[in-house]
Amino acid sequence: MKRISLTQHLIEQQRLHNSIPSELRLLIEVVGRACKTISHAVGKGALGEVLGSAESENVQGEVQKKLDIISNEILLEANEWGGHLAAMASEEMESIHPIPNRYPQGEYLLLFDPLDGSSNIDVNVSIGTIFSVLKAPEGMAAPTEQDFMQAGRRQVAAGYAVYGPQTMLVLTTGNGVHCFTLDREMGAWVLTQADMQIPAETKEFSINASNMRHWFPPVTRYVDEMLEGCTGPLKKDFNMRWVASMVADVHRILSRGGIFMYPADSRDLSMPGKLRLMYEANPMAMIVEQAGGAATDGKQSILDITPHKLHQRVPVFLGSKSEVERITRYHTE
Ligand code: AHM
Ligand code: MG
Repeated sequence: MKRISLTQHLIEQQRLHNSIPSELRLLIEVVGRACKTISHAVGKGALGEVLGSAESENVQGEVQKKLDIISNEILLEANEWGGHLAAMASEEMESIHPIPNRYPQGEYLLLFDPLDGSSNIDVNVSIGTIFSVLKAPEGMAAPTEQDFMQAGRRQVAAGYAVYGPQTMLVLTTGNGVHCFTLDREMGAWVLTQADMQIPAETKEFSINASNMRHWFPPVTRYVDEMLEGCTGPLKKDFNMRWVASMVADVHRILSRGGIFMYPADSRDLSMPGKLRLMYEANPMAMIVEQAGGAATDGKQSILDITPHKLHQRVPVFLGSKSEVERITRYHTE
């Protein structure tokens, strides 16, 4: 196999599509390096004393794990000094993190969920990092939260790393979705799948079914129909998978199709779903659309939502196009 490194891939993409200026390439490479460091920490487990709770809470009231905090620190430190960013924002920080004055300011904004799937850390199940890159608005002086309030459609890059049996980096800069595997001996990202495509049809769905009694009618109807299998209206049997790490569920869908759902439900009407728009749903939606799939909140493409706050939550339906279109249609019927 001819080995194509992340750097070579980014340079070739720039030559082909003129879509990855060197500042953006530097940014993506730095994020890639940080993900290697996180992967290393994850792999140490109990030997690295990285497991367990940090006994603190983040802004969303979730108990932070040690690895949530470690991963956040790794991403902040790696990205602060390169001169490619104006500010960062993270699931684990209440407000944005402007680049300190001692470093030059760049023109990009970086958002991340440093360690997604936190409930899986201590049980050795796949977890990941999700990131999204926006351009700072023209003429921005000191960055504010308002500068981040851009629809997902304006992302210039998005990606995730999944820390599973293999560590992988999946990336889009708006010209397809490309997957790299970490060569652990060499410490290098090697291109292992170019132009990932999600099959349009699927027989596999992902939802946390323990919330069933709280669902709204369109979701109940859809899941009931899938469970009826080949004798029901959808005329085929479905299989179900739920990892409880969005990265792992999305990676499976990217590899072999499927539909992933984290709907809003009746538990707390002020909280539309569990997942966060800006650093979970938006980057995953860009990846899924770039791979020929679809991603909606039940009404519109996730990428068309204009955010109004950093930690905003959103219902998520994403994956194989025909099934995402079906559940979106059920919301209007
Ligand atoms: P996290 O970012 O705090 O880990 O939360 C997000 C995760 C997603 O990765 C996953 O799809 C979902 O929460 C799982 O939720 P549940 O606990 O309902 O299974
Ligand atoms: Mg998360």
